[in-house]
Amino acid sequence: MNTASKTAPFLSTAQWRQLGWITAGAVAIFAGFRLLPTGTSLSHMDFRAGAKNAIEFCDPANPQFIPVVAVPSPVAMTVSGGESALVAGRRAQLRVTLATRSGKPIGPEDLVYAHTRRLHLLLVDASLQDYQHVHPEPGARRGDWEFAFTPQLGGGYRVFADFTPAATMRGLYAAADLPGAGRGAAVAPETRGSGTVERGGLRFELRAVKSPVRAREPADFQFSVERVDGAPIALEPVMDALAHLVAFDAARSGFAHLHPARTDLDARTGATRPVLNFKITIPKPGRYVIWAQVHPSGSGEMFVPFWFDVAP
Ligand SMILES: [Cu+2]
Repeated sequence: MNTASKTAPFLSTAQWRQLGWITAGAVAIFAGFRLLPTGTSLSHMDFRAGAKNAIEFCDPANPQFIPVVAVPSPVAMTVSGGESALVAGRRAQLRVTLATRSGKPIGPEDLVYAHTRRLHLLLVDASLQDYQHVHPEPGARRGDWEFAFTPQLGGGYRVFADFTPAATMRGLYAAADLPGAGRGAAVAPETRGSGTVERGGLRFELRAVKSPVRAREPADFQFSVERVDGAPIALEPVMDALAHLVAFDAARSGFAHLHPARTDLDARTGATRPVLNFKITIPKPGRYVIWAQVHPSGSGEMFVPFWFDVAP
C-alpha cells in the first residue's frame, strides 16, 4: 500500500471549504447567542444566604412570617436621597440601592415580575399606624431604584423589600431603616382589638376563623368588604389579586405577605359582601397588625389596619 494515499486528505478542497463555512457559521451563531441579552448576569450563587437561610424560600402556599431583620439577607440594601430625616407630610424622593454581598448591583433584568412588579417596598412607621406599599422604578445607575413617598407620621420608617431574583426564582427580602424627624406616634388605643373598621362609607372586617390565633399553627383569616348602605360592591385587582394582607409584629422584625386563596378575579362584581380567605402561620406569640390593601371600585386603593394577638 503506498504512503501517498495514506496521507492524502480524505476531503476535497470544496468539501473542506464547505466544512469551514459550516464551522464558521456555527461559531457565529454561538457567539451571537452569547451576545444576546440573556437577562440576569447573576447566578444563584450570588443569592446564597451565608447564614441559616430562613429568609429564603417563602412558600406562597403556606405563607410564613419572615424574620427579615433577624436573618442576614444575601442582598445588601441601602436607602438614600431626600432630606437627612423624613418629615411627616412632606414628600420624600428616595433611592433604594440593591447589591449582592459581593457588591454586584441588582438591576431590573436580575429580578422577575412577581405580583405584577419586579420590586415591592413595604414602608411602616414605628407605631405601625402608617403602612405604605410602593413600587420603585429602575434608576439611571444599575442597582439603583427610585421612589417617592409621603410619610404620614413622625419618627422613622422601616423599609422592607420584597423581590424575586431571576437566578433563583425564589422570593427574597431585605430591610433598611429611614430615620425620621420628630417623635413617632403612639399606638392609638381605639385601634386595638377591633376586627371591624368603617371608612368612607365602607365596612372592612378581618376575623380569624378559629380564635385565639396560636403561634406556629396555620391560621385562617376571612377578610370582607361591604358598603354600609348594603349596595353591591366591586373590588378592583391590586397587584393581580383582590386584596393583599401584610402582617407586622410590634418590633417590625419582619412581615408576612398574604394573598387570597382565591386567585380568580371573578369576585369582582355583583357581590354585596365579597369575602376573601387567607392563611398564615405566625412563629411567635405577641401583638400583630395586619394591614389590608384593597381597591373598592370608585374609592381608590385603601389601606386598613387590624390588630390582633397571637397566643402561645
Ligand atoms: Cu407591590
